[in-house]
Order: sequence, then C-alpha cells, then structure tokens
Amino acid sequence: MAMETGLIVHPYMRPERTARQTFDWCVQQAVEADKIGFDSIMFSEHASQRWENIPNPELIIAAAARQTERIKFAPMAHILPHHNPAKLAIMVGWLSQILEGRYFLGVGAGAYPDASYIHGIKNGEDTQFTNEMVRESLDIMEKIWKREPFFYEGRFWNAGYPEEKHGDEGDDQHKLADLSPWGGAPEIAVTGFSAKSPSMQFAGERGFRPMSIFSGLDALKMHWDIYSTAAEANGHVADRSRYHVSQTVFVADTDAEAKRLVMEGPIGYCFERYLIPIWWRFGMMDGFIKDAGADRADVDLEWVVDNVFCVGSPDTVVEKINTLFEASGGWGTLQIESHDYSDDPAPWFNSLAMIQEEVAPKISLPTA
Ligand code: FMN
Repeated sequence: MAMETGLIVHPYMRPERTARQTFDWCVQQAVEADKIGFDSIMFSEHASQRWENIPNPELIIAAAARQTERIKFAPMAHILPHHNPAKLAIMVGWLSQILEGRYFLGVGAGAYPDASYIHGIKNGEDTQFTNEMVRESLDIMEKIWKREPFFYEGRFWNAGYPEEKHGDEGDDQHKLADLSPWGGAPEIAVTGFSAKSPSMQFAGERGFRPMSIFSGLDALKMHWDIYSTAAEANGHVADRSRYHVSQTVFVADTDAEAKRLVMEGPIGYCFERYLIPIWWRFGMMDGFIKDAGADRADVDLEWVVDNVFCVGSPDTVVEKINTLFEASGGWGTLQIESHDYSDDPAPWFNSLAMIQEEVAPKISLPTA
C-alpha cells in the first residue's frame, strides 16, 4: 500500500486577495487534486486570520462536490467551540449525504484566541478548556445523528431530538427529515497541535483519526505517544497508517529549480511575512532548531527551506520523507500544505503531480 496523499488548504492567500479569488483558487485546487489522484483535500476554518481566510470550509466543499469524482473532502477543522452543535451536526449530515460518502469530519479546539474571542470565548488560548467544549459538542452531535429522542442541558449548549409523531395515513406533516450523515456517522479526525495535546488524548480515547502539523520530531513523538496510550487504554488499535501529518513539500525536476520556485514564489512570500513569525510565536521553530542542532541566529527563510521543508527533485524529496519516517515512526497520509499559486498554478500543480506519481509510491510506510 502506498502512502496516501492529501492537500490541506489553509489557504495562505496573500492578504490582498478578494473572497472570490480565494474561493475560486480553493475550488480549482480541489478539481486538479482530484484529477491528479490525491486521496483527500481538507479546508481549514478561521474567523480571524488575514492569511487564513476561509471562515466556512463547507461552502468550498459543496462547490467542489459537483466537479470532482473520487477525492474525499474534510473540513480541517470545524472548530467546535465556535459552533452551535445541533446546527453543525445537521449541516455535516446533509453535506456528507450530498458527497455520498466522500466526506470525513475534522474537528478541533481552535488555534487562535482572536477567533475564540469573536465567538464569545475569552480564554481561547486554554486548550484544556476549549477541549472540554469539543467533548460536549461532539456528544451532542452524535446524539443528534442517532435520531433518537433526547433533550440535553449541558454546560455550554442545550440541544435535543424530538419524537416523531404519527399522523393519519398520507399525512406527512410530522415526519422528520433524515439529516444524519451518510452511512450513519462520519469518520472523525481530530487535530492536535500543542505539546501535551489534550486533542490527541481525546482522539485516542475515542479511536478517532489523529492529525498533526509537522512541528519537529519531539512534538510528533509526543503526539503519537499520547494518542497511542489513550487508544490502547480504551480498546482501540493505534494504527499509524491512519495518522495524517502536514508538511511543506515542493517538487520540481531539479533540486535547484525546486528551491528557486519555493524561495522566490508564494511559499517564500508567505513564510517571510506570516508563518515564520507564527512558528516563533507557537514554539514550532524551537523544535526544528533542536532537530537540526542549529543556532537561533541561523534561522532565516533559506534555513527553513533547507532544514524543515521537503523541497527538491523527486529523489531528494523521497529521501527527505523517508528520513523523517525513520526518525518519527511515520504516518499514513502526507498532507501537503497548500499555498497561493493562483497567479501561476503550473509549478504548483506540476509539483503535486510529481508527488503523486514519483514520490508517494516510494515512501516506506510504517509497519505498525
Ligand atoms: N485551528 C483552527 O483554528 N482552524 C483550523 O482549521 C485548524 N486546522 C488544523 C489542522 C491541522 C492538521 C492541525 C494539526 C491543527 C489545526 N488547527 C486549526 C489547530 C487546532 O485546532 C488546535 O491547535 C488544536 O486542536 C489545539 O489542541 P491541542 O492543544 O489539544 O493540541
């Protein structure tokens, strides 16, 4: 079995892009990734970030549903503390029915306190607290998907499901719509980020699919430890082939060409202005510095391209990913971090095609 390929679209658009440009680029990528043969495409949800300007991933997923055939879609993630769980459960159920199974549900606690603040949560940086909201929200959603009568008054939300009343023969006025997900319940994936990640603990307890952003080897090892310990304690198999990890990957014919296209193109532009400062702020850069045995003073865009990303010819990228897999234990789906190549998509789509055809088949997958 080959490593699965996924695209994760945050979407790191240049701030001057309009909503329409962002939307079109997201749909265009879904269509192209489907043609190339990618297994999945995920769209994140952010209410606060200029560079991560998709507030409603479900709108993009719905727009792309009719123009694609095989690729699976996921919001990655719906930030559960920011939603009314009943409303979200019904929307997810309907969208997964529209996609006839090509859908899975990503849930998260949220990365940015500003987005939590917009939704009335003052302590959004406390992921222990927001994870308690995630647990209650998902409990409610699962109850609604079962379509059995209940009324629940919770710590954060109230919700219920009514009893279906029966009228006379031919009288449909009391019949309830079936808005439960395709197949009864969606596959659920949980995003984990912080070092001691309560989200990974939750994913393990419930046997959900774990997802991490690559933040250095220690963070990845800790996420897998937390996840697998919780999974095994709760009778679930911790299977690395279900694990998704996102990473910046770019392939061109030669190492020099790939590096030039990254440094001078949209990836470099975004990292210099947005992501390198974020990596410092969230502590990710310290993990990368430790892995490389480097000095803080050495860190600039070129250092990140050479030491953190997987950039180069297909052979170089295969080698870099296999080295990461050996050091970390590996994962089943590589989620490529998408960037704003909307002005000139050719190098980006060419890279995705080479990843699909020349890189993924040569990655040695974890055995356990
Ligand atoms: N946070 C968001 O606010 N919106 C997102 O769309 C989003 N997508 C994510 C995708 C992945 C693959 C990962 C690993 C994280 C994502 N996050 C997103 C961040 C997580 O929601 C958040 O950092 C995490 O759930 C915090 O929990 P933890 O401290 O338990 O790890």
